[in-house]
Parts: sequence; C-alpha cells; structure tokens
Amino acid sequence: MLGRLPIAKMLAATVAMTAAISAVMLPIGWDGQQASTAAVKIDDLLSVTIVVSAFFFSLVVVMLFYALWKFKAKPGDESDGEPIHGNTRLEVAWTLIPTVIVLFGAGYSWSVLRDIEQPAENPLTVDVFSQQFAWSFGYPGKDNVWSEGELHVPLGRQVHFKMHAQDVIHSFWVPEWRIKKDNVPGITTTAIVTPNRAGVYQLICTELCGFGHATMRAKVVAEPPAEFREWVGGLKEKVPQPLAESIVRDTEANPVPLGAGGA
Ligand SMILES: [Cu+2]
Repeated sequence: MLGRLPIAKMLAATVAMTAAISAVMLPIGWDGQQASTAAVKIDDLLSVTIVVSAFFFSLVVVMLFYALWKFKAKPGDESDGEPIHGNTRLEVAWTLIPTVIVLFGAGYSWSVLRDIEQPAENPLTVDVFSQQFAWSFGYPGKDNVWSEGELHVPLGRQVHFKMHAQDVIHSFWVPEWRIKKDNVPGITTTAIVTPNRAGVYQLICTELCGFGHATMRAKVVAEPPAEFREWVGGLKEKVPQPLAESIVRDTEANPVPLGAGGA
C-alpha cells in the first residue's frame, strides 16, 4: 500500500510548502527590535520552531489533500468502505514522531532558558509592583526610591526584576527584551534581563486583569549607566508602605533570597 504512494512528489510538495510558509513567516519582526542579550537566542528558537511547525503542517496538508483526491468515491459508488482494524506500525509512528518533536522543542527551549537566566555578577535588583491597572518600580539598592509608571534601566548590566502583584495576576512583558513573566499575588516571581540597546520601549501587561487591562502600560527607558544613575538619583519618593509590606508578605509565602543589588 505504502509503496504505491508517490512519496517523492509528496515530499517535494511538502518541502515547497514549508519554504513558502517560512518565507512569509520568518522575515516578520514579531517582537520589534532586539534590545536585550536574550533577544537573538529567543528569536533563533522562534525561527526554528516556525520552520519545524511549517514542515509538519505542510506534511499533514499534503497527505490530506492527496487522500481527498485519490480516494474520492466514484459517482454512483454507494458501497461501504473497507473495514479496517488498527495498524500497529502506523500507530507506533504517530506516537513516536510527535514525542520526538516535543522532546526536541522542550530540550532546546530548556537550554535557551538556562542560558539567558544565567545569573551574572553584580546584578541590579528592581522591585516591580503591579496592580489594577498600573505599574510602579522600587530600587532597593538605592534607598528604595520609587517610580510610578516609568522604568529606567542601565545598559549592559543584568537586571533582576522581583515582581509583586497587589491584587490579581498580571504579566510583565517588554517585547524588545523578549522576556515575559507572570506577577502572581502572594509570591515573588523573577525575570532576568540584560538590556543592551538604548531606547524607549513599552512595558505591557499581558494577562487579562480586568476592565482597564488594555491600558496597563508603563514607559521603559534603557540608557547608559551614567544617565541611569542621574535619573535614579533624582527620585524623591520612597516605596509606599503597602507595597513595601507586599514584598515581605510575598517573600514569607515563597522564601527566595531577595538580594538587593546597588543602583
Ligand atoms: Cu493586565
């Protein structure tokens, strides 16, 4: 049965369709500029995933349309289909192949994640406070000064964002950094980013958190260390008491070392 299939032609059609889909999908800058050290690695992972997905999508579509065309009932043919009872080889194949694909994706993603989350020396710690529907930021290495709606970070230094949701789940996402992390009430979640391109970006909440979710954004400024120090030095307000308490509460509920890097 298998021997009579036009394998070479089907494979050629699959490869052509994979190339066409990839040619459309790969050049799209899905998340904008690459503005952190993680960006290139995550974009490579995304590109590999697109090509692999395009290949298997194409394979399924080619086989589907071949079957539709080849095995179509002739006009007037009212007979029943052949009774088929299982096919062990086929079932083993369609179990093994997806397992290998998923394990490959998991292994590759794990290695990228391990790589980009490798802690560096002398990181800067920034507390991130999320609430319906605003962001604010504390700098524990600089007397806990506080900034509302505007986040500044120095270039070339690893930043550890310690996130503290005040009400419901929010999610921290700066597309240009490629990093996204949920903020969960009651625990501290951490995102590690090393910004390497100066610019003004947007922090976007990506967890539907209520009526004002779409407006829950903050300005992000990545700048040379001297300019960062000047900005952080100009902050006068301290982290308000309820927010400071939430750090303690989160840390007790989920005790992870909350090292405070100097600003
Ligand atoms: Cu939200």
